[in-house]
Amino acid sequence: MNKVVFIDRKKMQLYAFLAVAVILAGAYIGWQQSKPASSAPAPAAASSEGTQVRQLVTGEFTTTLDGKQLESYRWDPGTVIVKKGVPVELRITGVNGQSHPFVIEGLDISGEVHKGKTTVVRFTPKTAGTYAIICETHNDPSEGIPMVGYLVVQ
Ligand SMILES: [Cu+2]
Repeated sequence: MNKVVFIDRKKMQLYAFLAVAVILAGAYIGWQQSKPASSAPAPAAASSEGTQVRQLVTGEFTTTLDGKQLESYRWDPGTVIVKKGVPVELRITGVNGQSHPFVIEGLDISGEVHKGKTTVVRFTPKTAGTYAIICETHNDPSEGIPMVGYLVVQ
């Protein structure tokens, strides 16, 4: 004897709708996952006409220790890596601190970063090495923690 299960028309429609919804959701998720992880290059590594563009900001760490204020200005990211022989464009935006006059030791580069403005420095490094980006205002160890970053040329 066959078992007969009666399903009314409204329930059939509901099941059909749910089945379609599940299939569409699955197809959408599959499509999302099949997309490349990064369709556009990350801004920090963007290059225009072969130029190595690197974005930095000036930041600040502050804390208190035993009632004393500790603070340190920073270049962020603290280390920037570029290839030698390829033009470099550093775009340094001032966020914390009014002004940061700086030098890049060993590369004969200097400039100044002002709060709310972006300073652009262009050069082509010829020699591999690690070069210190030093803020001349926040550089005295007796007054605080030196504001230094590193440009690594490979
Ligand atoms: Cu500074």
